[in-house]
Amino acid sequence: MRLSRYFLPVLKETPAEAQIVSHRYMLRAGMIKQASAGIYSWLPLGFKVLRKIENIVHEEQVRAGHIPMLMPTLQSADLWRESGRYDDYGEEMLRITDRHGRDMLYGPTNEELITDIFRSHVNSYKDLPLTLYHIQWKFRDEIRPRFGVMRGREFLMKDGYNFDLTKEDALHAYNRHLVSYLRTYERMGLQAIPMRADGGPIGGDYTHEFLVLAETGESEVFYDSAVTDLSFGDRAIDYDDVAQCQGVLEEFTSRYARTDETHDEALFNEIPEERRRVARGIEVGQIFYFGTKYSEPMGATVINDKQEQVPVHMGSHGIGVSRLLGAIIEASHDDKGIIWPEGVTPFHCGIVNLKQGDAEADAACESLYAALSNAGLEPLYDDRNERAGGKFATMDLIGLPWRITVGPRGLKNGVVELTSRRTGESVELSPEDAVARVVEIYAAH
Ligand code: P5A
Repeated sequence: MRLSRYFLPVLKETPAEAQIVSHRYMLRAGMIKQASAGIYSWLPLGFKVLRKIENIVHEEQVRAGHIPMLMPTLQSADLWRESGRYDDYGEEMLRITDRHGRDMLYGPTNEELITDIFRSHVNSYKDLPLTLYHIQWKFRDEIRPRFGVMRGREFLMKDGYNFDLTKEDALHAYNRHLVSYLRTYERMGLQAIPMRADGGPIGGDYTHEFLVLAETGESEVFYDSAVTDLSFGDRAIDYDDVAQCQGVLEEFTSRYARTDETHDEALFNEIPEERRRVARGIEVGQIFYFGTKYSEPMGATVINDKQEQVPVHMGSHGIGVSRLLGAIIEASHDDKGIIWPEGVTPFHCGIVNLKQGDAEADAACESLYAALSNAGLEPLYDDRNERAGGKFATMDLIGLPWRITVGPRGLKNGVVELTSRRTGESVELSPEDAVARVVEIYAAH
């Protein structure tokens, strides 16, 4: 993409309404624009990152054996009356009446809708296990939407639902989700710690929230600092292997790590004092096992091998896709702007032409642009007729992890400059070597 032809409405001033850094940078970098309270338009740069995050989520879900589909945003109130949640959900649910006077709602979550699909089409235990998921907009009429996409009213969620014959099988689905989430967040450059949590309006005794540590997080968390030493890394996992998934679950959840709802001071105090941490975190996902809470009242049953009709065991699993943009920025920025991890960056590499209009500099930039594009990468070429300082400020703000700077002086010596956004370090390389280096970096992502 050439910046002169892109739509990147960068703001010079810091918007007064933004209280936290991720919100400020998302507005300043022209990623989002508020449409109304807690509802945002995704401008091209923000939309690009949102899609990257979605893709990682899809890839990791499919890897774990889960099946993608798509359910609507608007739902009929009838199903929610069957589960008993229509009244329970309260003011957070946006209720709508259609022209025929029918009660509808904008889905805050999809347990009822998916259970209805299941009961309509699945009758036998032989069709289990089954996990279906989608990535779809949700609406929760939050009393205090704030921090931009962090606590929106309309937000994008990946929500998955497992259907199993037994509690044991459903707990394997739970473990499988936990493992796949660890992998998902790490690919986004995040450390998200699974913490024992509370079921809330979704329900269930088994539930973990995934928290990214950040001072601006809305949740208070208590943990043993040993949990932050863990990393999933590039280990191979067979998601059908019950013992293997169980092993990873135990490794990542056996140390104390809880949200304030489940915090137990006495247990916490058993951790050696130097490892006790009280901090704040951003909840980027939550997984639940809730047994037959929805299948029983809604009649989602299968016939087992003894020809008995039994309700299925279910769980649901959510990732805050749009919230993740905020969480990643909170975890990765400096005073000049965002620092995107390679896995989610909107463009792989910036190209800054220090002297637009100089025949040699223009030609070198064009050939870098072509070489990076041919290698399957997306460069963002700042080809505007602007001062170098302004170009650097824009690149730093929008946070591309790598930048190649091209100027007549370097070109005389046959070099361009490759700069890491994270460390600020620059190296002089021939244009060919700069491209090769960037290609090599992304081969690992
Ligand atoms: C699990 C999937 C559920 O709704 N039902 C289907 C279960 N879980 S949850 O924890 O309530 O939500 C899942 C994740 O969605 C994100 N989230 C939000 N993101 C932005 N703005 C909001 N108002 C908001 N509410 C929830 C969180 O990341 C949460 O973990």
